[in-house]
Amino acid sequence: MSDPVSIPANPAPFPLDPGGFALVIIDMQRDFLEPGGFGESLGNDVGQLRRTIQPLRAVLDATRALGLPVVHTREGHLPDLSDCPPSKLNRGLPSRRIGDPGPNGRILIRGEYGHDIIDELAPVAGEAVVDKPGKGAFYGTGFGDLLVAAGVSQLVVTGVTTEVCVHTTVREANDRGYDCLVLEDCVGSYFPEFQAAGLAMIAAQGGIFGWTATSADYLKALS
Ligand code: TIU
Repeated sequence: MSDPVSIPANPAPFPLDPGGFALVIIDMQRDFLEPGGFGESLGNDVGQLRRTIQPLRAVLDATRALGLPVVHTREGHLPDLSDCPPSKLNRGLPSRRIGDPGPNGRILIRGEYGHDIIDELAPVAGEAVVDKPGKGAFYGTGFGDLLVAAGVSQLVVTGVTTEVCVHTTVREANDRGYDCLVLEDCVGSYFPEFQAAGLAMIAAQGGIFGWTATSADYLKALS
């Protein structure tokens, strides 16, 4: 096992342990990134998130090439909605609600086309896919057990959206003792001001939730 590699990061260099981390890719699903899905039903411009795809693809390729653990997550619900609390179903004024039919199938329902991960980042054999009913990856899933079994203590976190599922997961992970490095250009928000604030909040106060760095610096560390 090789020594930790120092990655330039905020608020301080991150000591990436090549044998002790997993790449986590949060919710890069058609429902959030393509028209007709849950993200658009909430009134969002889904085009805002697409800039994450290319850098994330490079990060995924490099991580895969080294055989390091990759975990994908997907937010969604069972077809009978038994795992969707009424508060989530009824909140706000989406034009289509969770479970309603849309151009990519039923909105945010497991097994539907729109619920799956975009083609550019589709999981390959050996990569874990965690289906989660909430915003955080730990709630109601086997994510925690999976990380323990993988023997990792660091998470390199990517995906969408920065201030919702990425933040919730990073906060949950931080409380469970994981060191999280969030890749700035591989996370996206529908709101530019939330992107900036979301990243700043992670690294503020000496890294209250973790670290942030660019994908270029992560790729350099792997090379
Ligand atoms: N609405 C929004 O910004 N995000 C979500 O509902 N889920 C995720 O962030 N995956």
